[in-house]
Amino acid sequence: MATIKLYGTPLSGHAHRVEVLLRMLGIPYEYIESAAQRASEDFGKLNPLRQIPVLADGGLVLSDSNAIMVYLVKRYGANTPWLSDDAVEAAQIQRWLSIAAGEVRHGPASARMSSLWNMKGEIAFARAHEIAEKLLTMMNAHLAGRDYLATNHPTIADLACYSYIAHAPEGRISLVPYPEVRAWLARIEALPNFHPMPQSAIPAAA
Ligand SMILES: N[C@@H](CCC(=O)N[C@@H](CS)C(=O)NCC(=O)O)C(=O)O
Repeated sequence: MATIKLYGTPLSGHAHRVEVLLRMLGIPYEYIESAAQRASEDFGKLNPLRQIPVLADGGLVLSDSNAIMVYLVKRYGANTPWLSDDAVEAAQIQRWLSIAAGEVRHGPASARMSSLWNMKGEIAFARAHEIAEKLLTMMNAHLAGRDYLATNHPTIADLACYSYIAHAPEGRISLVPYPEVRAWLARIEALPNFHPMPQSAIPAAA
């Protein structure tokens, strides 16, 4: 197969979730650091929304991290447990992918973006913290007595939610009050071929 290309940036949690899955599936790929390219005409042809990640696999060019993960598992991970054909399990996975694109994006990811890139509009920052607190409280209760978010084994739902929650302290969101969430993060980090997202340079909350 032609080498898969992943366009991303090292501090993007959206790109990180795809990179972790590629590594866990053992799929070789070329990583194309795209911070500087995003404004270019060529990148606009790959994704008119000018967002990373983008995956190129032969003739296929695909954006949206969650869509990319579905593609990778369906295409290359047929006998792996990252998705499920069971009606309830598939629905639970989709539910958490939606939470990743909703509450995770608008809570911990937004707060981190505000802190890292100095975009701290106070109302937006406070709102991101409010969303994150509601989400983390719900996740902490959900994870009591279960190991993973959607099923009894790790799925792409866990990877979709992992990166921005693990890095929530970079947005001044402490994970100390959420022990079940911290235990779940540690379980993801202990999976074979896990690859961490780099810490940002700024001092983070605990
Ligand atoms: N729904 C997209 C969101 C991706 C996204 O927001 N990427 C950010 C970087 S983490 C980006 O490229 N932002 C630039 C922009 O929106 O203009 C996904 O899941 O991949």
